[in-house]
Amino acid sequence: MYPPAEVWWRPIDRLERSWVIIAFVWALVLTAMMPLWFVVGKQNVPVTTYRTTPERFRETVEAFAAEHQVGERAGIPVVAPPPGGDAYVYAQRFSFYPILQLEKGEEYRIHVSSLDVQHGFSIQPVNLNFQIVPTYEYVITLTPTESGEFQVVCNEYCGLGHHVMTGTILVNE
Ligand SMILES: [Cu+2]
Repeated sequence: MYPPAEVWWRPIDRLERSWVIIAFVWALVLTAMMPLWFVVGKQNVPVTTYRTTPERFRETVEAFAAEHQVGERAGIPVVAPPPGGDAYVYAQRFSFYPILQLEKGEEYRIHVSSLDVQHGFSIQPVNLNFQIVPTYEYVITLTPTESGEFQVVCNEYCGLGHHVMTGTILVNE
């Protein structure tokens, strides 16, 4: 048995030590950023959630749509919730119901749930992304800051028609 020829047990080179320290400090910074960003970053989605059932939620949405319907598009009601009030949307394979018509600058509580499987609720092109899970009524608190027509895309694979699953949110000036 011979010891290895290299002198690997000598103290590390100054340059190497500097980089090890830089990497370690940077790892600490990134680790600290995770909880810090949770508090100070304006990136967190709303957290209000209730338990529900598909039957109960469907009834709530249909009652809401019947009460506030202002039009229709391709058989889907266009519904204008009271400004600053509650709105209800359900997702099911492969559509969102109903179409919401909101007012710019008003804060809404948009309740979403699924009647079957897990879906995504991705508002485009502003790229706001939420999850829709059956038996949970999730409340998205949202204030539209631009007017126009926004597409809602399902971004959680939910079956064969997933790629055609879109909805609409209209925002009036
Ligand atoms: Cu889907």
